[in-house]
Amino acid sequence: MPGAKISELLYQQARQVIPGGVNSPVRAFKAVGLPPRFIRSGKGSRIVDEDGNEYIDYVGSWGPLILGHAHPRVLEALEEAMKRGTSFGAPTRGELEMAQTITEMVPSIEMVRLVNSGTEAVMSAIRLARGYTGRNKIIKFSGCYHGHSDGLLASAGSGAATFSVPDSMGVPETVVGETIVLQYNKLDQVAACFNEHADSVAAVVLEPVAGNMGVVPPQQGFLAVLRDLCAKHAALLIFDEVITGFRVAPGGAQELYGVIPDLTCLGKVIGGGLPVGAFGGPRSIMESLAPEGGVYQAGTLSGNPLAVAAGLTMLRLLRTGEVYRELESRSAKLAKGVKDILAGKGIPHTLRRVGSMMSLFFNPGPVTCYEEVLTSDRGAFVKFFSRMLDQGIYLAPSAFEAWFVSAAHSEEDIERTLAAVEQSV
Ligand code: HOZ
Repeated sequence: MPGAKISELLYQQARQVIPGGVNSPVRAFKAVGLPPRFIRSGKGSRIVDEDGNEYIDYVGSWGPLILGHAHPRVLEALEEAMKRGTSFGAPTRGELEMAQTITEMVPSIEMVRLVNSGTEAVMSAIRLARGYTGRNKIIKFSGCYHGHSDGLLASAGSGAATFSVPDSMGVPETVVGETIVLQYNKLDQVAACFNEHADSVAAVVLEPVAGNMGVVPPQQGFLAVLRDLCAKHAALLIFDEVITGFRVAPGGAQELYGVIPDLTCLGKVIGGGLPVGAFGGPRSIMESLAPEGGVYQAGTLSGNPLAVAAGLTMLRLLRTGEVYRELESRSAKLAKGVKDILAGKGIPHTLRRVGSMMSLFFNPGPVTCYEEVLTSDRGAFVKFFSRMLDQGIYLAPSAFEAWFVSAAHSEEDIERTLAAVEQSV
């Protein structure tokens, strides 16, 4: 490795003009005690930093790059779209095709509204659920992260967990007071909560596979019973599929587990990595949105032509189904290899994987909820992360995030990664 001198210099300069030197806290590498790498370019499974170091990338822009960086067909679509103009603030044919594609692929979605990020998608879905039900309370689960809107920054995962600010300053108690936080995978808590707050819960919101406390899959029956409880108490079930949408199956986690939510939130995946989000559900609920109904939601750049062109191209490529077989086989090989190496060295660990998203916890297990995730050995993760980085493997700089395998990761990439794991542990 040529070192990270240029990244370090850029980081020092960035800290003078950007809080913490970064535009999103998890990028800062603070939790792993290193300066962040400034990334110059990406192609396929690889990224290159400003010092010229090349890495096999398992962050993939935090999930959306299912086909890898700079896919040629996505770039072509972007180039074509760019020539026609970058933003109109008026309806376009691309938005219609994107909406049609999403409604065809995602089982629960009959109508969809495009927004600009996952944060915006979940914030808007919550407002819609409240407007539709006429209730205020929201049930969420600790360790699930639904973006940084006020009411959802309660026991939140991702950067909020990484930096120990799961309940942010600046969020009024009155706002977060309507949010009830329960433990992931603990159905008895949900049933008890519904009994206590009968008639006041607007929605239960969750990541159907948690990806923001590291990967924690739903236990057998968790999603199905949540579905029944919501139906029984006339509350809406909201799946935040910002990470799982189009990743764990063409129709997301709802297709994989056969549980249909009322509302679904999507994010960066549908822009192929460009800024975009969406939320959708049945016509009967979605028509409560302005201009049809009384729940207001808006955005100048919503359905931006560039994001739509990139995302639509990616979704069309994903629809073939071939991609998912490849993702599964590479990811299974990587997960098995990592487990075998750690087991061989007698290192306590738990590896949790759903398709091409996985996390390695330095924790003998079980790992079924955030409270169990927190018992992992963070010191071990920090050492592991830094040794992997030195060997050209770019993992998320936090013990609370996922590794994402893309269709661009080759057999050779997986073998090189496993060799690096062997060295690192
Ligand atoms: N949900 C992403 C990480 N799990 C967001 C990344 C960020 O906060 O920048």
